[in-house]
Amino acid sequence: MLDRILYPALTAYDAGYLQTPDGHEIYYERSGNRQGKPALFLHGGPGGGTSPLQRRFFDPEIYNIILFDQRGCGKSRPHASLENNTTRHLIDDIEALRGHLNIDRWQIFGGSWGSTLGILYAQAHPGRVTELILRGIFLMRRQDIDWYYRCGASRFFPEAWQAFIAPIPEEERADMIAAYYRRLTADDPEIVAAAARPWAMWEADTLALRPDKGAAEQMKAPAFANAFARIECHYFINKGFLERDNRLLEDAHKIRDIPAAILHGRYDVICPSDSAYLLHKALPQSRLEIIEASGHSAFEPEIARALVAVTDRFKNL
Ligand code: STX
Repeated sequence: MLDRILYPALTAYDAGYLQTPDGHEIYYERSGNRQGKPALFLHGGPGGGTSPLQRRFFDPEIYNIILFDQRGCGKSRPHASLENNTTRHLIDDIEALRGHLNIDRWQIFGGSWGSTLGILYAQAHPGRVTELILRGIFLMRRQDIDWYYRCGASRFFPEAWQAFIAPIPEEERADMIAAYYRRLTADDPEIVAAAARPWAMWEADTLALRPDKGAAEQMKAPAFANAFARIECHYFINKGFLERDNRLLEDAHKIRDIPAAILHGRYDVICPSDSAYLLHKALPQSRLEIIEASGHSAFEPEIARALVAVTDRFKNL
C-alpha cells in the first residue's frame, strides 16, 4: 500500500558525522538529487531517530533530501546521551549542518516533535527556511504534555495506559514523567531498560488509527527504546526547555511569511488536532489540512498521500 503512495525506495548518496564542539557526533545522510532543492526532514520523539522510509516523501529527481539523527538517537553518538542535549543544542546543530553542507536555504519537513523543532528553528532563523511542512503538531505546552502523560490519551487507550502505569508504584503515579525519569536515569542499565520498554510501548500503542504491529516491534527493540524513552522523558520533564509555555504560538508572527502547510490526523490521540487548528490561526497564510482517516503516524495511507502531495506542490517554489 505505502509503496504505491511514497516515492520508490532509494539509498543515500552520502552519509557522515558532524562533530559538535561539546562531544556529540551527529549522523546525517543525503539522498535524491545532489543539485536539487534542499529539504531537511526532522524526526519525532524527541529521540525517535530517522529511517529510510522518511526519504520517500520527496521526489528524488527534484529534491536534495537530508535526514539527520538528533543528539543521542539513531546512529548519532554517544547513544542515548542526555548531556548537552536541549532544544537550543538541536537548533544549533541544524544550523551547523546547513553550513557544513553549504546550503543557503532549505525546506523544513517535520512531524510531531519534528514539527515543534521545525517551528522553533524557523522562528530562530526565518531567513533560512523556504517552506514549512508541519505534521501532527505538538506545541509543547503544559496541557499537551499532561494530555499524553497524565489524563486524556489515557481515556482513549485504557489498556495501553494500564500497561504504562503498571511498573510504577501507586504512590508515584501522580507524576508519571517524574517517576519514569528516576528509572530512565538510573545507574543500573537493567532498571533503565525495564522502564524504557513500557515508555516506548505507550507511544507505539497510541500511534496509529489502525495499529501497526511491525512499527510496535521496532519500538520495543532495546536500543531504540532506551534512546527514545530517555530523551523524550528528559525533554518533557524540562518542558522542552522553553522559557514560556505558549512560546510556539506567541512567536508565530516571526514565521508568518514562510509558505506553510499544516497536516494533522483527525484521530491523533498523541497530539490532538486542535493544536493544528491553533497554529493555523496563528499563521493566517498557512494551509491547514485535517486528514479524516488518520491518527498520529505519518505512515498511514491517507496522511502519507497528503504529505507527498504537499512536497509535490512545493517543488517549484
Ligand atoms: N512524542 C511525539 C512524537 O514526536 C510525544 C512522536 N511520537 N511518535 C514518534 O514521535 C515516533 C514516530 C518517532 C515513534
